Amino acid sequence: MTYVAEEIHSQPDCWRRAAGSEGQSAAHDRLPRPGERVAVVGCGTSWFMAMAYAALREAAGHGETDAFAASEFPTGRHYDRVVAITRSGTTSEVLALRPDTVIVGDATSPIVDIAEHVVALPWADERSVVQTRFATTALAVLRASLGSPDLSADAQKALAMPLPVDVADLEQITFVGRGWTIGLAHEAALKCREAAVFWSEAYPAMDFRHGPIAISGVHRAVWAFGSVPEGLAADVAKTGATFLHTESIDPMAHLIVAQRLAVALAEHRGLDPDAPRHLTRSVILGRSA
Ligand code: F1P
Repeated sequence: MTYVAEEIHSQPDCWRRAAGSEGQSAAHDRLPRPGERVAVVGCGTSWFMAMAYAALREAAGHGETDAFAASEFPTGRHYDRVVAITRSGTTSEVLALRPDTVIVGDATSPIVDIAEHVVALPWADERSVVQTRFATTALAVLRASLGSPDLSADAQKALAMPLPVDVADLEQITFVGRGWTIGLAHEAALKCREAAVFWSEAYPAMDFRHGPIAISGVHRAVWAFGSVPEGLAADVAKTGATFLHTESIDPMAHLIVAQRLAVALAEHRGLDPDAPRHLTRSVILGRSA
């Protein structure tokens, strides 16, 4: 089994720990307090988890919460707190921001000495370059801090569900979401690109029919996370594409099915999902970048 497949399968256990005393004591008193104006930053996968948390926190009434790719943080704005999500703790753009709070996988990394509040999740760190369980476990810890229950049973179901589409018959996939699930859509699309060099896109579900639907057609699919806008399934069906959606599990667990799809696509294409093209476990860009 590849590292990434092993890590995907460890998510029920990680999510149980995230919602339990281990995750909550790691986070205790270190996460933003209700009422604070917060920016959440990260790169790649970690940025997409930041997007999901920001939308959930604001929707939960805890205060204005924005998400940015760390490289695009608007330094002229005032936030009570900048929170970074980073598995490695060495990503250059994240370090450069000197965040107040960090959620990190590698508890020995340099960011631990920079941030005032450190939420360390070394038990969710990964061997694989392609991130799966660190990202979802960090989000599970953050969601638990907003009152979400333990979602590990849904993670278990997501591992047992058949893949909703035949990888041998799929030429392209677009992921869509609404609110906090837009971050999940971006993450699912990134998994397909990183692990399988597969053509995947992601959009807010309501925006999909403002142009991107032109890509849809036979042998292609549209996968929706969370609630589905009225008429979207029918409009996708008219293009000949397959519309994929489930209400039987939490959208974060639905992301696990998408991670499995990415690995299956890689295997079908004869690629090693543990050896993604042009990517390293931590991306450290030079000063000129
Ligand atoms: C973020 C990142 C991931 C990417 C790969 C390399 O790193 O760029 O988005 O998928 O895993 O690292 P980090 O800041 O979370 O360590």
